[in-house]
Amino acid sequence: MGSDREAQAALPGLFGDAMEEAPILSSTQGKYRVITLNRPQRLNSFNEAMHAALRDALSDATRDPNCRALLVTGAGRGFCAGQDLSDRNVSGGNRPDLGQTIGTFYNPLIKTIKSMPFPTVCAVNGVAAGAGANIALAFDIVVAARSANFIQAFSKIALIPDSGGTWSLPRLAGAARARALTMLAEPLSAEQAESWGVIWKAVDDTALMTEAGKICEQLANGPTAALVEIRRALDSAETNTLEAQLEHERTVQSQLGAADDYAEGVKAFMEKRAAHFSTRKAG
Ligand code: T3D
Repeated sequence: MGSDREAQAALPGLFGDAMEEAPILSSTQGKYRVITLNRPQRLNSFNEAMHAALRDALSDATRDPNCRALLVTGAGRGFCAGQDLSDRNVSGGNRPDLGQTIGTFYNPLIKTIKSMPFPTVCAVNGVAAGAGANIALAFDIVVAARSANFIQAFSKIALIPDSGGTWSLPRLAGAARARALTMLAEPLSAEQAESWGVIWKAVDDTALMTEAGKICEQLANGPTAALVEIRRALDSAETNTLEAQLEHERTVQSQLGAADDYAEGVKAFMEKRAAHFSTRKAG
């Protein structure tokens, strides 16, 4: 796994200016992967190099059979400020095709996060703006530093929310709040986001990585296939009728009930000990 990147992160002095700062850092913590967006001087906003490095890091974690959860955070004082607008600062008639970049980078990223073969946690360490806010909301569990905030910055530059924001925000915050947050582009504090149910928890800044790490560790020791099926079932409930959803639950429960993790879970309960779950669907 990215040894140059790890070495550079650990020993920046040795590399000096000779090597470009890696836009994504990736490391393994026990059974889970930690990925850090690493363009702090631009609040970890996305350029194409960062998209490509993140895609590689996610695919590397997916292919690793020992990886059972993912933790994503940002370096420096921000989580992610969305698209790097210095790549969009064009004048005259030479306008970028944003549909093309969204189709190439942002939409695949959201779909990848939503379909990771293990649970995902986002530790929002600071401001999450534009696509950065909506990328955070694509994770299974979002924990944010109390000083962080979420800004649907799009209307300030005459765009609509992308990266799934028009889908996730009304579902999480409700339609009225989604309309005001996106049209006014006002910052939503981490504490307000928690009390509205947009994120799981706001925690003290200094406790963020410890708290997110604890959650990741619990998930990484959990029944991976069942946890992924919980995500899928909750997502499919957004569009299913009750009847279709009951049928979905029946089908999935039938599969999970035949798997080793269920047998181990019940056995551990009967033996009054912690369960040792082992299965993970191939990525
Ligand atoms: O383009 C496509 O492909 C379509 C897809 C679009 C997806 C999108 O995400 S569109 C939305 C893009 N993002 C934004 O509009 C957010 C822009 N940033 C901000 O509004 C503010 O920076 C923040 C509210 C996030 C934070 O404000 P503040 O006051 O804490 O920090 P700052 O001073 O504005 O930013 C610090 C530095 O980061 C600054 O650079 P400097 O002056 O120190 O050299 C600033 O220019 C830079 N920075 C922040 N955000 C971006 C950025 N540079 C490039 N692109 C950014 N998005």
